[in-house]
Amino acid sequence: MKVVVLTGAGVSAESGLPTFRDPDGLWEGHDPMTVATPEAFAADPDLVQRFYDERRAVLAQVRPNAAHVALARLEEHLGDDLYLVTQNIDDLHERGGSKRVHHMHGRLRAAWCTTCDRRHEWTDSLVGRPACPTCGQATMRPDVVWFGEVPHDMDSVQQAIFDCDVFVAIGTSGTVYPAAAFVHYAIGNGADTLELNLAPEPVSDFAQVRQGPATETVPAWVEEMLR
Ligand code: BV8
Repeated sequence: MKVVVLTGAGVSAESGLPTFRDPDGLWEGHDPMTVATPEAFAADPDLVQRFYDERRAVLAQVRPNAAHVALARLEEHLGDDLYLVTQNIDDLHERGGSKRVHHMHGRLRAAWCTTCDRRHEWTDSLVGRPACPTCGQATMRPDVVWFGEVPHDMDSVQQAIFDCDVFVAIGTSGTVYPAAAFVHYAIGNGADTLELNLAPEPVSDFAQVRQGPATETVPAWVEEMLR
């Protein structure tokens, strides 16, 4: 049984990390979709660096929840038959125990030097233009995928979806592409599809939808899978 799990902001919501769609989903009056762009970074790098510095700082105050932990348990049992891809840039899947997490939109706790192209584990702020540990240049940006940029691991994600028997989307609104198209690739491949969401979006035509908070629906689904 080959399983692909796609997660979004909803899987981390109960850990205290805001989702993009919350009524107050704005950041300092900015629509995050506008801050998370190369154009915004070129126009006002301090604004964008502060946006990510604040989100990186919040990570130290939150913990993985029962959904993250349950997915790590599923990985233990399924091994390579589980492919976990996330749109989230937090590290709660790893802190929940998952070993193989594909961050298609990058990671908050990493910095990318645009001079020497090296990536560095990073927990501190970047607004102060710290020097790159490798080349010394003050050209590090958050290692995240902005709108208009190519997501990571697209080849292995598409291969995993084409090979899967079950595709499960957890806590995602299905509004950002190419992630929002994955369910259609899975359906086209004849896989079973399941959505776990607090308020399933009508857009998605999953074969099965389970409504509820991820900390309840994910452990219950994993229990079923293991049984
Ligand atoms: C690209 C990192 C080319 C930075 C992010 C086709 C059509 C239209 C537009 C496009 C298209 N193709 C490309 C585009 C443009 C664009 C796009 O999709 N625009 C949208 C706005 C229309 N896409 C891109 O630019 C992408 N790049 O396409 O390159 C390409 C493509 C393929 C192959 C090669 C090249 C790059 C997009 C990546 C942008 N970076 N994040 C950062 O985080 O700051 S996107 C970011 O927003 C997240 O990563 C995530 O992807 C998205 C937010 O969505 P969700 O995670 O789903 O969160 P949301 O708040 O929306 O929803 C939360 C859900 O959880 C809800 O459903 C809610 O009900 C549920 N929930 C809440 N609480 C709980 C819960 N569920 C369970 N339990 C709970 N407790």
